[in-house]
Amino acid sequence: MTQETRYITTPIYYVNDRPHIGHVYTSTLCDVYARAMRNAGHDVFFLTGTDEHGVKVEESAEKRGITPRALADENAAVFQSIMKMFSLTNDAFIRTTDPRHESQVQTLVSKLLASGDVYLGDFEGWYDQGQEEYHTENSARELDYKSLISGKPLVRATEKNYYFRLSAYQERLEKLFSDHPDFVRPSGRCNEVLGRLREGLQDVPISRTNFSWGIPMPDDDEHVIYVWIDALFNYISALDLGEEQSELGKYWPVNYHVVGKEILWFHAVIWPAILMALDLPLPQCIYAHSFWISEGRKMSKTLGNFIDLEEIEKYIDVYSMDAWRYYLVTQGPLGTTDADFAAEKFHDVYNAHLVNTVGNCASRVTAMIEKYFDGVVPSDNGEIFAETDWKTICGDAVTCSLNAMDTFLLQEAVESAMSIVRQVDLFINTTAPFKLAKDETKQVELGAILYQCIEALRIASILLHPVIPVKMDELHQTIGVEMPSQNSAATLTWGGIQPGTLIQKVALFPRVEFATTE
Ligand code: ME8
Repeated sequence: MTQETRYITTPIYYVNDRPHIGHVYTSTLCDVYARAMRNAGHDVFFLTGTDEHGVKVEESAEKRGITPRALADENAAVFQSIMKMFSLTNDAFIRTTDPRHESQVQTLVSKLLASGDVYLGDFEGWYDQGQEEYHTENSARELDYKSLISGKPLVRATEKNYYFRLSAYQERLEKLFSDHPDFVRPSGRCNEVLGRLREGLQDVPISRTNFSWGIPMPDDDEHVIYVWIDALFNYISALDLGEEQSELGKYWPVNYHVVGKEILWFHAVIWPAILMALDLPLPQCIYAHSFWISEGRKMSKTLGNFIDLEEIEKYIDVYSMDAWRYYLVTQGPLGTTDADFAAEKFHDVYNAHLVNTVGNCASRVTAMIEKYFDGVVPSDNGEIFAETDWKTICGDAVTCSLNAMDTFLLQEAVESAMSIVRQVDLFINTTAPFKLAKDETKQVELGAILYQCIEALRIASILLHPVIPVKMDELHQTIGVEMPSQNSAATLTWGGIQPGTLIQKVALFPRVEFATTE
């Protein structure tokens, strides 16, 4: 059987900033998907990286008295280090200063020049200096002529520039959106893009002359390729699609470009139009999540509510890396509303979901097997109790969870896995094995109950592995389960644990005192 491919990307992050919760969030979402898809037996490529050109990097470097290259090297290394720090399993890390990327961008832009999709012309528009982004009259008016991000006034700017003929793709883009309602998700975001698209598209400038830290336009050194065009190409240059031959080309088209809501337009409109111009297949889905805010307000360094790496480390020290990942994935802004990061909520979710549900269930079940059967997994004997048909319960939850993962419904995927754990707890309460243990004639029944509990827990733990990998590895070691590095799909069928397996009691998520991490 040929393996199906899955390709997922994060945005490439600007190197003039330090990593914070937002970057870690998007990267963690992609990591959960990548891990789940590998577990499901797919051939996965998970890409992240850094966006290193542009006037902002040039200016920041100047302020510090170093070269843009030195600044890029320094901060790209910080972004690379977070991949390790958060156990993110990216398959590649692209840097836009990589000569392989630079030469492909030039090749691809040359193709656009040759096809007439890029041409030299004059441009006038409303420019957001901080974001390096032009706005049309309509969108500038909606923004009250101020930057959405910095609040600073947009400036009227005129330039001789190379343009991308975006207007020529109006109809094809509208058709794309009506033929593929899932092209942009969640659907609320899709409607926003469609609304703006229907206002009409203008050609967009794709070069700059006011700075030099960028990739030169082919055959015109006066112009540097606009950082956004340079950046978008990363998704295909990382696969060598701008080269004659590409071994990694099999991963295109991408399954998910995961981005924050603020950069959706580039991904949902400009990028597909460029791909159309290059005759390349289009992404399957652009997933635009919303923003983390902190303690009820927009994150800001001056308000002191900024969740940077130092702050994140405090949470990891107190609650564990897996607790951090779990909170981000299950409570994060995957939908169209922003999510509030609050210390108290973090603590409550940790207690309710991890200590009292996963941790408690695992320790209850393993402790009973240790106490009543000397740690030896008893036999099931095919018994069904009180209409709790575990084979069906687990089978249904596995199907739901795997489908949800594949369609990037990460919170639903986790919820299906957690539903198994909750049912194990309920099952223990209704069958009361601790009572049966007192009656010698009930040993077979007791064994069957505990087998079913540990087996259901094993299945849940494989489904939860992409989100809380460290703790689930710990659990697997104590219950003698080996997590295959690829394709654990086969291990999700009922009956994986062999009676007779020796297990140990496990404590996964210790109770911790609530203390603000100040
Ligand atoms: O925009 N909440 O890079 P960037 C959630 N280089 N996610 C957040 C967030 C928040 N408060 N803040 C940032 C760029 N993010 C360009 C991208 S791609 C071809 C070029 C996340 O360093 C979110 O994914 O500003 C957002 O889109 C990204 O970080 C922006 O990172």
